[in-house]
Amino acid sequence: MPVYYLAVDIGASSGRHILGSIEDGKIVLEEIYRFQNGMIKKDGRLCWDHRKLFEHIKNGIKKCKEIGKIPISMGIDTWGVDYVLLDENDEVLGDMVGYRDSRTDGMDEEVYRIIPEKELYERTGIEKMMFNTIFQLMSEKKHSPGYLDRAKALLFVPDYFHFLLTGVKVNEYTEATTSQLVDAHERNWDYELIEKLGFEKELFQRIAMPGEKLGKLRPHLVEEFGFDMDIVLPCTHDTGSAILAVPANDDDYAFISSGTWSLLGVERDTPDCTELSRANDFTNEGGYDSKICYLRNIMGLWMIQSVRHNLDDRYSFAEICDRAAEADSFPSRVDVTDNCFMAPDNMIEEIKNYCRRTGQQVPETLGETATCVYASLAECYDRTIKGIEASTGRTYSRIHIVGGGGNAEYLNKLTARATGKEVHVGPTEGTAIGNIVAQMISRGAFSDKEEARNMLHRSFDIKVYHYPVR
Ligand code: LRH
Repeated sequence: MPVYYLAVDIGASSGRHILGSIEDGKIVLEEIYRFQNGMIKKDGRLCWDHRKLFEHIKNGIKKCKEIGKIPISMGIDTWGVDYVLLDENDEVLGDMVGYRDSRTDGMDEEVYRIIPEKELYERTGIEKMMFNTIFQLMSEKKHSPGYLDRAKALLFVPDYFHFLLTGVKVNEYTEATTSQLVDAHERNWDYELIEKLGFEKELFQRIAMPGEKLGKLRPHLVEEFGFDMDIVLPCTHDTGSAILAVPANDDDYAFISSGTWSLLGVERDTPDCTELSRANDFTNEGGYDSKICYLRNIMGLWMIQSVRHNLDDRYSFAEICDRAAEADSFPSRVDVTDNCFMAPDNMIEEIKNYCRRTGQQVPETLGETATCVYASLAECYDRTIKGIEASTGRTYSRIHIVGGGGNAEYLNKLTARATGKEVHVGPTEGTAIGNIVAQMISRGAFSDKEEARNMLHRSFDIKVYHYPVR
Protein backbone atom coordinates (compact mmCIF):
# COMPACT_ATOMS: atom_id res chain seq x y z
CA MET A 1 0.00 0.00 0.00
CA PRO A 2 1.57 3.36 -0.98
CA VAL A 3 1.88 6.23 1.50
CA TYR A 4 -0.77 8.86 0.77
CA TYR A 5 -0.50 12.62 1.31
CA LEU A 6 -3.56 14.85 1.07
CA ALA A 7 -3.48 18.33 -0.46
CA VAL A 8 -6.47 20.59 0.02
CA ASP A 9 -6.08 23.31 -2.58
CA ILE A 10 -8.71 26.04 -2.39
CA GLY A 11 -8.86 28.67 -5.09
CA ALA A 12 -11.16 31.64 -5.57
CA SER A 13 -13.58 29.69 -7.77
CA SER A 14 -13.16 26.06 -6.62
CA GLY A 15 -11.44 23.79 -4.16
CA ARG A 16 -10.18 20.22 -4.45
CA HIS A 17 -8.81 17.39 -2.35
CA ILE A 18 -6.00 15.56 -4.08
CA LEU A 19 -4.24 12.47 -2.80
CA GLY A 20 -0.63 12.11 -3.83
CA SER A 21 1.65 9.11 -3.59
CA ILE A 22 4.88 7.81 -5.09
CA GLU A 23 4.45 4.74 -7.26
CA ASP A 24 7.08 3.21 -9.59
CA GLY A 25 9.33 6.25 -9.22
CA LYS A 26 6.62 8.71 -10.18
CA ILE A 27 4.26 11.03 -8.33
CA VAL A 28 0.69 9.86 -8.81
CA LEU A 29 -2.34 12.07 -8.13
CA GLU A 30 -5.97 11.25 -7.49
CA GLU A 31 -8.63 13.92 -7.15
CA ILE A 32 -11.13 12.63 -4.60
CA TYR A 33 -13.32 15.65 -3.90
CA ARG A 34 -14.13 18.98 -5.57
CA PHE A 35 -16.32 21.89 -4.56
CA GLN A 36 -17.35 25.36 -5.70
CA ASN A 37 -16.09 28.54 -4.09
CA GLY A 38 -16.74 32.23 -4.64
CA MET A 39 -17.32 35.44 -2.74
CA ILE A 40 -20.85 36.12 -1.60
CA LYS A 41 -22.45 39.47 -0.72
CA LYS A 42 -23.14 39.70 3.02
CA ASP A 43 -24.27 42.94 4.67
CA GLY A 44 -22.99 44.82 1.63
CA ARG A 45 -19.53 43.20 1.76
CA LEU A 46 -17.99 40.53 -0.48
CA CYS A 47 -17.19 37.63 1.86
CA TRP A 48 -16.03 34.04 1.85
CA ASP A 49 -18.34 31.51 3.49
CA HIS A 50 -15.78 30.04 5.92
CA ARG A 51 -18.27 27.68 7.59
CA LYS A 52 -19.20 26.12 4.28
CA LEU A 53 -15.55 25.91 3.25
CA PHE A 54 -14.68 24.04 6.44
CA GLU A 55 -17.60 21.65 5.86
CA HIS A 56 -16.15 20.92 2.42
CA ILE A 57 -12.68 20.42 3.91
CA LYS A 58 -14.15 17.85 6.32
CA ASN A 59 -16.25 16.13 3.63
CA GLY A 60 -13.18 15.62 1.48
CA ILE A 61 -11.24 14.17 4.42
CA LYS A 62 -14.08 11.72 5.05
CA LYS A 63 -13.86 10.65 1.42
CA CYS A 64 -10.35 9.26 2.14
CA LYS A 65 -11.85 6.87 4.66
CA GLU A 66 -14.65 5.89 2.26
CA ILE A 67 -12.18 4.87 -0.46
CA GLY A 68 -9.78 3.25 2.00
CA LYS A 69 -6.84 5.56 1.27
CA ILE A 70 -5.87 7.08 4.60
CA PRO A 71 -3.30 9.86 4.25
CA ILE A 72 -0.32 10.07 6.53
CA SER A 73 -0.53 13.88 6.46
CA MET A 74 -2.44 16.78 4.95
CA GLY A 75 -2.00 20.49 4.32
CA ILE A 76 -4.15 23.34 3.01
CA ASP A 77 -3.25 26.13 0.60
CA THR A 78 -5.40 29.05 -0.52
CA TRP A 79 -5.16 32.49 -2.09
CA GLY A 80 -3.28 35.23 -0.20
CA VAL A 81 -4.03 38.29 1.95
CA ASP A 82 -7.43 37.40 3.51
CA TYR A 83 -7.78 36.61 7.22
CA VAL A 84 -10.07 36.28 10.21
CA LEU A 85 -9.85 37.92 13.61
CA LEU A 86 -10.57 35.66 16.57
CA ASP A 87 -11.91 36.71 19.98
CA GLU A 88 -10.87 35.30 23.37
CA ASN A 89 -13.06 32.22 22.74
CA ASP A 90 -11.51 31.66 19.32
CA GLU A 91 -14.75 32.72 17.62
CA VAL A 92 -14.53 34.63 14.32
CA LEU A 93 -15.27 38.33 14.79
CA GLY A 94 -17.46 39.55 11.92
CA ASP A 95 -16.93 37.96 8.53
CA MET A 96 -14.10 36.59 6.45
CA VAL A 97 -14.14 39.53 4.02
CA GLY A 98 -12.80 38.78 0.54
CA TYR A 99 -10.07 40.64 -1.28
CA ARG A 100 -12.31 41.93 -4.05
CA ASP A 101 -14.37 43.97 -1.59
CA SER A 102 -14.05 47.74 -1.92
CA ARG A 103 -13.50 48.37 1.81
CA THR A 104 -9.84 49.22 1.15
CA ASP A 105 -10.64 52.18 -1.17
CA GLY A 106 -8.55 55.14 -0.04
CA MET A 107 -6.65 53.11 2.57
CA ASP A 108 -3.36 53.58 0.71
CA GLU A 109 -3.46 57.27 1.64
CA GLU A 110 -4.18 56.41 5.29
CA VAL A 111 -1.23 54.01 5.41
CA TYR A 112 1.16 56.34 3.54
CA ARG A 113 0.33 59.13 6.01
CA ILE A 114 2.01 56.95 8.63
CA ILE A 115 4.71 55.36 6.51
CA PRO A 116 5.71 56.63 3.08
CA GLU A 117 5.08 54.21 0.21
CA LYS A 118 8.77 54.00 -0.67
CA GLU A 119 9.82 53.11 2.89
CA LEU A 120 7.03 50.55 3.17
CA TYR A 121 8.39 48.85 0.06
CA GLU A 122 11.99 49.00 1.29
CA ARG A 123 10.93 47.13 4.43
CA THR A 124 8.42 44.62 3.08
CA GLY A 125 9.25 44.34 -0.63
CA ILE A 126 5.56 43.81 -1.34
CA GLU A 127 3.90 45.34 -4.40
CA LYS A 128 1.06 47.74 -3.76
CA MET A 129 -2.16 45.83 -4.29
CA MET A 130 -5.20 47.48 -2.76
CA PHE A 131 -6.29 44.16 -1.23
CA ASN A 132 -3.10 43.58 0.79
CA THR A 133 -3.85 42.76 4.43
CA ILE A 134 -2.22 46.02 5.53
CA PHE A 135 -4.97 47.99 3.73
CA GLN A 136 -7.72 45.63 4.91
CA LEU A 137 -6.63 46.08 8.53
CA MET A 138 -6.43 49.84 8.10
CA SER A 139 -9.97 49.80 6.76
CA GLU A 140 -11.14 47.86 9.84
CA LYS A 141 -9.35 50.34 12.08
CA LYS A 142 -11.00 53.31 10.34
CA HIS A 143 -14.49 51.95 9.71
CA SER A 144 -15.23 49.21 12.23
CA PRO A 145 -12.58 49.26 14.98
CA GLY A 146 -14.79 47.21 17.31
CA TYR A 147 -13.53 43.89 15.96
CA LEU A 148 -9.88 44.92 16.04
CA ASP A 149 -10.27 46.17 19.61
CA ARG A 150 -11.68 42.82 20.74
CA ALA A 151 -9.43 40.59 18.61
CA LYS A 152 -6.92 38.29 20.25
CA ALA A 153 -5.49 36.63 17.13
CA LEU A 154 -5.22 37.18 13.39
CA LEU A 155 -5.14 34.04 11.26
CA PHE A 156 -4.93 33.95 7.48
CA VAL A 157 -7.46 31.73 5.70
CA PRO A 158 -5.29 28.56 5.61
CA ASP A 159 -3.98 29.25 9.14
CA TYR A 160 -7.57 29.38 10.36
CA PHE A 161 -8.51 26.03 8.83
CA HIS A 162 -5.30 24.47 10.14
CA PHE A 163 -6.22 25.84 13.56
CA LEU A 164 -9.71 24.31 13.36
CA LEU A 165 -8.09 20.97 12.55
CA THR A 166 -5.30 21.01 15.15
CA GLY A 167 -6.02 23.70 17.75
CA VAL A 168 -2.60 25.26 16.98
CA LYS A 169 -2.33 28.92 15.95
CA VAL A 170 0.53 30.01 13.70
CA ASN A 171 0.97 32.33 10.73
CA GLU A 172 2.60 30.38 7.95
CA TYR A 173 5.43 32.37 6.33
CA THR A 174 4.53 32.40 2.59
CA GLU A 175 0.95 33.51 3.26
CA ALA A 176 2.04 36.03 5.91
CA THR A 177 4.28 37.83 3.41
CA THR A 178 1.23 38.76 1.30
CA SER A 179 0.07 40.94 4.20
CA GLN A 180 2.77 43.57 3.50
CA LEU A 181 3.63 43.51 7.21
CA VAL A 182 6.57 41.07 7.10
CA ASP A 183 10.18 42.26 7.02
CA ALA A 184 11.39 40.92 3.67
CA HIS A 185 14.98 40.52 4.87
CA GLU A 186 14.36 39.11 8.37
CA ARG A 187 11.46 36.90 7.24
CA ASN A 188 9.57 37.79 10.39
CA TRP A 189 6.84 40.27 11.38
CA ASP A 190 7.98 43.88 11.09
CA TYR A 191 6.84 44.73 14.62
CA GLU A 192 8.03 48.33 14.35
CA LEU A 193 5.82 48.82 11.30
CA ILE A 194 2.91 47.05 12.99
CA GLU A 195 3.20 49.35 16.01
CA LYS A 196 3.51 52.47 13.89
CA LEU A 197 0.27 51.56 12.12
CA GLY A 198 -1.45 51.15 15.47
CA PHE A 199 -2.14 47.39 15.24
CA GLU A 200 -1.75 45.19 18.34
CA LYS A 201 1.47 43.16 18.12
CA GLU A 202 -0.19 40.31 20.02
CA LEU A 203 -2.59 39.63 17.13
CA PHE A 204 0.26 38.26 15.07
CA GLN A 205 1.26 34.68 15.69
CA ARG A 206 4.57 32.89 15.44
CA ILE A 207 5.71 32.70 11.82
CA ALA A 208 6.01 29.03 10.87
CA MET A 209 7.94 27.82 7.84
CA PRO A 210 6.53 25.45 5.21
CA GLY A 211 7.42 21.87 6.02
CA GLU A 212 6.74 22.25 9.74
CA LYS A 213 4.62 19.54 11.33
CA LEU A 214 1.91 21.54 13.02
CA GLY A 215 0.29 18.75 14.97
CA LYS A 216 -2.34 16.03 14.89
CA LEU A 217 -6.10 16.27 14.45
CA ARG A 218 -8.17 17.38 17.43
CA PRO A 219 -9.67 14.38 19.29
CA HIS A 220 -13.28 15.13 18.24
CA LEU A 221 -12.20 15.18 14.60
CA VAL A 222 -10.35 11.87 14.96
CA GLU A 223 -13.65 10.48 16.16
CA GLU A 224 -15.61 12.10 13.32
CA PHE A 225 -13.21 10.95 10.57
CA GLY A 226 -12.30 7.59 12.04
CA PHE A 227 -8.56 8.18 11.69
CA ASP A 228 -5.78 10.56 12.70
CA MET A 229 -3.00 12.13 10.63
CA ASP A 230 -0.33 14.81 10.79
CA ILE A 231 -1.06 18.33 9.65
CA VAL A 232 2.06 19.51 7.82
CA LEU A 233 2.36 23.07 6.58
CA PRO A 234 2.83 23.38 2.82
CA CYS A 235 3.46 26.81 1.31
CA THR A 236 -0.04 27.80 2.37
CA HIS A 237 -0.02 30.62 -0.16
CA ASP A 238 -1.07 28.94 -3.40
CA THR A 239 1.53 30.84 -5.41
CA GLY A 240 4.36 29.45 -3.24
CA SER A 241 3.01 25.92 -3.65
CA ALA A 242 2.66 26.31 -7.42
CA ILE A 243 6.24 27.54 -7.77
CA LEU A 244 7.54 24.55 -5.84
CA ALA A 245 5.93 22.41 -8.58
CA VAL A 246 7.93 23.95 -11.44
CA PRO A 247 9.59 20.91 -13.06
CA ALA A 248 13.07 22.42 -13.49
CA ASN A 249 16.25 22.67 -11.45
CA ASP A 250 18.26 25.23 -13.40
CA ASP A 251 17.68 28.98 -13.23
CA ASP A 252 17.23 29.83 -16.89
CA TYR A 253 13.49 30.34 -16.71
CA ALA A 254 10.68 32.54 -15.49
CA PHE A 255 7.51 30.90 -14.14
CA ILE A 256 3.86 31.78 -14.55
CA SER A 257 1.53 30.38 -11.93
CA SER A 258 -1.58 30.58 -14.06
CA GLY A 259 -5.11 30.45 -12.73
CA THR A 260 -7.52 33.15 -11.60
CA TRP A 261 -4.34 35.24 -11.31
CA SER A 262 -1.19 35.08 -13.39
CA LEU A 263 1.84 35.32 -11.15
CA LEU A 264 4.88 35.83 -13.31
CA GLY A 265 8.38 35.87 -11.87
CA VAL A 266 11.59 34.15 -10.85
CA GLU A 267 12.93 32.60 -7.64
CA ARG A 268 15.68 34.60 -5.94
CA ASP A 269 17.77 34.15 -2.80
CA THR A 270 17.34 37.67 -1.49
CA PRO A 271 14.61 40.30 -1.78
CA ASP A 272 14.97 43.20 -4.19
CA CYS A 273 13.35 46.22 -2.53
CA THR A 274 14.87 48.84 -4.80
CA GLU A 275 13.02 51.77 -6.34
CA LEU A 276 13.32 50.21 -9.82
CA SER A 277 11.64 47.09 -8.53
CA ARG A 278 8.84 49.07 -6.87
CA ALA A 279 8.28 51.23 -9.94
CA ASN A 280 7.95 48.06 -12.05
CA ASP A 281 5.35 46.66 -9.60
CA PHE A 282 7.38 43.63 -8.55
CA THR A 283 6.70 41.90 -5.30
CA ASN A 284 8.99 39.79 -3.08
CA GLU A 285 6.73 37.08 -1.68
CA GLY A 286 7.97 34.31 0.58
CA GLY A 287 8.62 30.93 -1.01
CA TYR A 288 9.68 27.41 -0.03
CA ASP A 289 13.15 27.08 1.54
CA SER A 290 13.15 30.80 2.42
CA LYS A 291 13.38 31.65 -1.28
CA ILE A 292 11.93 34.90 -2.54
CA CYS A 293 9.27 34.64 -5.25
CA TYR A 294 10.04 37.79 -7.18
CA LEU A 295 6.98 38.33 -9.31
CA ARG A 296 4.20 40.50 -10.60
CA ASN A 297 0.51 39.92 -9.89
CA ILE A 298 -1.30 40.07 -13.24
CA MET A 299 -5.10 39.91 -13.44
CA GLY A 300 -4.96 36.54 -15.19
CA LEU A 301 -7.83 34.32 -16.29
CA TRP A 302 -10.21 36.04 -13.88
CA MET A 303 -11.17 38.21 -16.83
CA ILE A 304 -12.01 35.19 -19.00
CA GLN A 305 -13.82 33.47 -16.09
CA SER A 306 -15.93 36.60 -15.65
CA VAL A 307 -16.67 36.97 -19.38
CA ARG A 308 -17.80 33.32 -19.36
CA HIS A 309 -19.96 33.99 -16.33
CA ASN A 310 -21.57 37.00 -18.03
CA LEU A 311 -22.69 34.54 -20.72
CA ASP A 312 -24.28 32.23 -18.11
CA ASP A 313 -21.32 29.79 -18.28
CA ARG A 314 -22.68 28.54 -21.62
CA TYR A 315 -19.21 28.10 -23.19
CA SER A 316 -16.41 25.85 -22.03
CA PHE A 317 -12.94 27.37 -21.63
CA ALA A 318 -11.79 25.33 -24.64
CA GLU A 319 -14.62 26.80 -26.75
CA ILE A 320 -13.67 30.30 -25.63
CA CYS A 321 -10.08 29.63 -26.73
CA ASP A 322 -11.33 28.41 -30.14
CA ARG A 323 -13.49 31.51 -30.62
CA ALA A 324 -10.55 33.69 -29.68
CA ALA A 325 -8.28 31.93 -32.18
CA GLU A 326 -10.87 32.61 -34.95
CA ALA A 327 -10.72 36.34 -34.07
CA ASP A 328 -6.90 36.36 -33.90
CA SER A 329 -6.52 39.60 -35.88
CA PHE A 330 -8.74 41.67 -33.56
CA PRO A 331 -6.47 44.65 -32.71
CA SER A 332 -7.66 46.17 -29.38
CA ARG A 333 -5.74 45.69 -26.12
CA VAL A 334 -6.55 46.41 -22.49
CA ASP A 335 -4.30 46.92 -19.45
CA VAL A 336 -4.80 43.63 -17.62
CA THR A 337 -3.48 45.13 -14.39
CA ASP A 338 -6.04 47.98 -14.37
CA ASN A 339 -8.14 48.11 -11.20
CA CYS A 340 -11.32 48.56 -13.26
CA PHE A 341 -11.20 44.80 -13.98
CA MET A 342 -10.97 43.76 -10.31
CA ALA A 343 -14.69 43.37 -9.59
CA PRO A 344 -16.81 44.99 -12.35
CA ASP A 345 -20.57 44.39 -12.46
CA ASN A 346 -20.17 43.09 -16.00
CA MET A 347 -16.73 42.20 -17.39
CA ILE A 348 -17.81 42.25 -21.06
CA GLU A 349 -19.14 45.80 -20.67
CA GLU A 350 -16.02 46.84 -18.74
CA ILE A 351 -13.78 45.62 -21.58
CA LYS A 352 -15.95 47.43 -24.15
CA ASN A 353 -15.83 50.62 -22.08
CA TYR A 354 -12.06 50.40 -21.76
CA CYS A 355 -11.70 50.08 -25.55
CA ARG A 356 -14.14 52.95 -26.15
CA ARG A 357 -12.32 55.15 -23.59
CA THR A 358 -8.97 54.51 -25.21
CA GLY A 359 -10.22 55.09 -28.77
CA GLN A 360 -9.87 51.46 -29.87
CA GLN A 361 -12.18 49.16 -31.78
CA VAL A 362 -14.90 47.84 -29.44
CA PRO A 363 -15.16 44.01 -29.34
CA GLU A 364 -18.62 42.80 -30.36
CA THR A 365 -18.35 39.02 -30.28
CA LEU A 366 -17.17 36.51 -27.68
CA GLY A 367 -14.19 35.70 -29.92
CA GLU A 368 -13.15 39.35 -30.19
CA THR A 369 -13.53 39.90 -26.45
CA ALA A 370 -11.53 36.79 -25.61
CA THR A 371 -8.77 37.61 -28.14
CA CYS A 372 -8.53 41.07 -26.66
CA VAL A 373 -8.01 39.58 -23.16
CA TYR A 374 -5.65 36.75 -24.16
CA ALA A 375 -3.48 38.94 -26.40
CA SER A 376 -3.37 41.67 -23.74
CA LEU A 377 -2.28 39.07 -21.19
CA ALA A 378 0.46 37.71 -23.46
CA GLU A 379 1.77 41.21 -24.18
CA CYS A 380 1.74 41.99 -20.46
CA TYR A 381 3.74 38.79 -19.87
CA ASP A 382 6.32 40.02 -22.37
CA ARG A 383 6.64 43.45 -20.72
CA THR A 384 6.85 41.85 -17.28
CA ILE A 385 9.62 39.45 -18.28
CA LYS A 386 11.58 42.35 -19.76
CA GLY A 387 11.15 44.16 -16.42
CA ILE A 388 12.43 41.12 -14.52
CA GLU A 389 15.38 40.86 -16.87
CA ALA A 390 16.16 44.54 -16.20
CA SER A 391 15.99 43.92 -12.44
CA THR A 392 18.12 40.77 -12.40
CA GLY A 393 20.51 41.87 -15.15
CA ARG A 394 20.18 38.64 -17.10
CA THR A 395 17.87 36.97 -19.60
CA TYR A 396 15.79 33.79 -19.35
CA SER A 397 15.27 31.45 -22.27
CA ARG A 398 12.20 29.55 -21.03
CA ILE A 399 8.86 30.18 -19.39
CA HIS A 400 7.32 27.44 -17.22
CA ILE A 401 3.55 27.69 -16.89
CA VAL A 402 2.12 25.73 -13.95
CA GLY A 403 -1.54 25.65 -12.91
CA GLY A 404 -4.93 25.22 -14.57
CA GLY A 405 -4.41 28.24 -16.84
CA GLY A 406 -1.98 26.06 -18.79
CA ASN A 407 -5.05 24.43 -20.38
CA ALA A 408 -5.66 27.63 -22.37
CA GLU A 409 -3.86 26.48 -25.54
CA TYR A 410 -4.44 29.70 -27.41
CA LEU A 411 -2.90 31.75 -24.59
CA ASN A 412 0.13 29.42 -24.51
CA LYS A 413 0.67 30.03 -28.23
CA LEU A 414 0.27 33.78 -27.84
CA THR A 415 2.72 33.73 -24.93
CA ALA A 416 5.36 32.02 -27.07
CA ARG A 417 4.64 34.48 -29.89
CA ALA A 418 4.72 37.62 -27.70
CA THR A 419 7.83 36.72 -25.69
CA GLY A 420 9.84 34.77 -28.26
CA LYS A 421 10.69 32.29 -25.49
CA GLU A 422 10.21 28.56 -25.22
CA VAL A 423 7.00 27.96 -23.26
CA HIS A 424 6.82 24.76 -21.17
CA VAL A 425 3.33 23.99 -19.90
CA GLY A 426 2.57 21.70 -16.96
CA PRO A 427 1.81 20.31 -14.52
CA THR A 428 -1.64 21.91 -14.59
CA GLU A 429 -2.34 20.78 -11.00
CA GLY A 430 0.76 22.71 -9.93
CA THR A 431 -0.55 24.12 -6.67
CA ALA A 432 -1.80 20.81 -5.27
CA ILE A 433 1.43 19.12 -6.37
CA GLY A 434 3.57 21.74 -4.63
CA ASN A 435 1.47 21.27 -1.51
CA ILE A 436 2.01 17.49 -1.63
CA VAL A 437 5.73 17.86 -2.39
CA ALA A 438 6.26 20.00 0.74
CA GLN A 439 4.63 17.23 2.80
CA MET A 440 6.72 14.55 1.09
CA ILE A 441 9.96 16.43 1.76
CA SER A 442 8.91 16.98 5.37
CA ARG A 443 8.47 13.21 5.78
CA GLY A 444 11.80 12.45 4.14
CA ALA A 445 10.43 10.98 0.89
CA PHE A 446 12.80 13.42 -0.87
CA SER A 447 15.98 14.86 0.55
CA ASP A 448 15.30 18.31 -0.93
CA LYS A 449 13.23 20.19 -3.48
CA GLU A 450 15.74 19.50 -6.27
CA GLU A 451 15.16 15.77 -5.90
CA ALA A 452 11.40 16.33 -5.86
CA ARG A 453 11.50 18.52 -8.96
CA ASN A 454 13.44 15.84 -10.82
CA MET A 455 10.64 13.41 -10.11
CA LEU A 456 8.03 15.98 -11.19
CA HIS A 457 9.74 16.18 -14.53
CA ARG A 458 9.40 12.40 -14.94
CA SER A 459 5.84 12.24 -13.61
CA PHE A 460 3.85 14.75 -15.64
CA ASP A 461 3.41 15.59 -19.32
CA ILE A 462 5.04 18.87 -20.17
CA LYS A 463 3.99 20.44 -23.46
CA VAL A 464 6.45 22.77 -25.18
CA TYR A 465 5.45 25.71 -27.42
CA HIS A 466 7.86 27.55 -29.74
CA TYR A 467 7.36 30.56 -31.96
CA PRO A 468 7.74 30.28 -34.86
CA VAL A 469 6.24 26.80 -34.51
CA ARG A 470 8.92 24.11 -34.96
C1 LRH B 1 -3.69 33.91 -6.27
C2 LRH B 1 -3.37 34.82 -5.12
C3 LRH B 1 -2.45 35.91 -5.58
C4 LRH B 1 -3.13 37.19 -5.12
C5 LRH B 1 -4.13 36.68 -4.11
C6 LRH B 1 -5.26 37.56 -3.78
O1 LRH B 1 -4.59 32.92 -5.90
O2 LRH B 1 -2.84 34.07 -4.08
O3 LRH B 1 -1.18 35.80 -5.04
O4 LRH B 1 -2.23 38.04 -4.50
O5 LRH B 1 -4.52 35.46 -4.62
